[in-house]
Amino acid sequence: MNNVATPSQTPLDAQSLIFHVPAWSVEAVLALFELPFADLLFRAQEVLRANFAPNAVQRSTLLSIKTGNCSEDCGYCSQSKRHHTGLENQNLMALDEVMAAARAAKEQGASRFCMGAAWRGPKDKDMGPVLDMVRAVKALGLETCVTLGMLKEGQAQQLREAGLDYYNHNLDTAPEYYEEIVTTHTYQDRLDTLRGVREAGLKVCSGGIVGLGESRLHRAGLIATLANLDPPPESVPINNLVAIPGTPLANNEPTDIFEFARTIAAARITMPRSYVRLSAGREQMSEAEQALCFLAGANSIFYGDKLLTTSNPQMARDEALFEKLGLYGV
Ligand code: SAM
Ligand code: DTB
Ligand code: SF4
Repeated sequence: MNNVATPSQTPLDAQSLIFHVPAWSVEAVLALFELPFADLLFRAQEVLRANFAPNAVQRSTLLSIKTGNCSEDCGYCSQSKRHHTGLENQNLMALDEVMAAARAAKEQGASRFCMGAAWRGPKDKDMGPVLDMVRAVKALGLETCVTLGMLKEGQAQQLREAGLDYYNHNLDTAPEYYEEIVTTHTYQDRLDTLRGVREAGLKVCSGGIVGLGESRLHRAGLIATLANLDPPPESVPINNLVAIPGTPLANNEPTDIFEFARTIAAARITMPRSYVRLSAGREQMSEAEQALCFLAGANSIFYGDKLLTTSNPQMARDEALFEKLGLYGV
């Protein structure tokens, strides 16, 4: 007997690295969207309860550390220099201001602090100050997340070494719809950054937006693409478009709340162990609509009265809602 492994003895993990079979077809995700609403929510609740404490909601606080004047043309975004939204631009914030915001977020109960910069990607000169912010926020005992745009070779590794936990980089919509929304970079650019982030050993936060004018098939395509990342993102933000005057999508129809909840449920079912975040757009939703999203399997929110450039529910309102629903923040 010798101990040389034959192909059939190759450990499963190694095999799946070589022959990665997509876990979810777009058709299978579409079939979830087409279930009767109660059947879909029931399945989402089953999956949530099998993997998480069902009433615990993870809370992340956002801070825009560099605002506006972005070279990119993302159609939904207030921060593109190509859109005239009246936004006040702001250069990279000073470390002490970031620390003050992070301390406040921690006192208010957030477990993660997410710093967002309106860049196509960070320049080499930007990395030093951002790495200092990551180190300092991490030292407060908070989980750290940054969203800085596309990363170049080596930048993800630098972030990892500074103590970063999560990198946020959304796929935003289906591959075939992306160029209707953004022309200054490609879907493949987004996937390449996500691969670099994974290879550096960071956790991935990646999701998308509902309400861009996409079809249900596109929504299924987004969810399938996210679920087929190997492994899927640990954190999946589902944003409801905040229609911002001066952007090309300012006059989009508001998203149907049931379709939005279906998107959350599809994310929950296809990515059972991921935190699914009910993200932008809560300010425009009633309490009952938000409750529907928690029933659909969302177990994370942005917590704090501001997102990046638009408003989010006041913390006191969230506390009151959690009280009414028997939810608790983690
Ligand atoms: N520049 C970086 C990037 O594009 O990855 C980071 C910041 S960008 C503002 C982060 C994400 O916020 C976008 O990918 C999008 O999903 C979300 N977002 C931006 N504007 C939004 C809006 N008006 N409504 C909903 N989500 C929005
Ligand atoms: C994510 O998925 N949503 C956040 C965060 N990741 C960076 C941003 C939402 C932005 C909403 C519009 C604004 O405030 O500018
Ligand atoms: Fe720039 Fe990000 Fe806004 Fe696109 S989404 S315009 S890359 S800040």
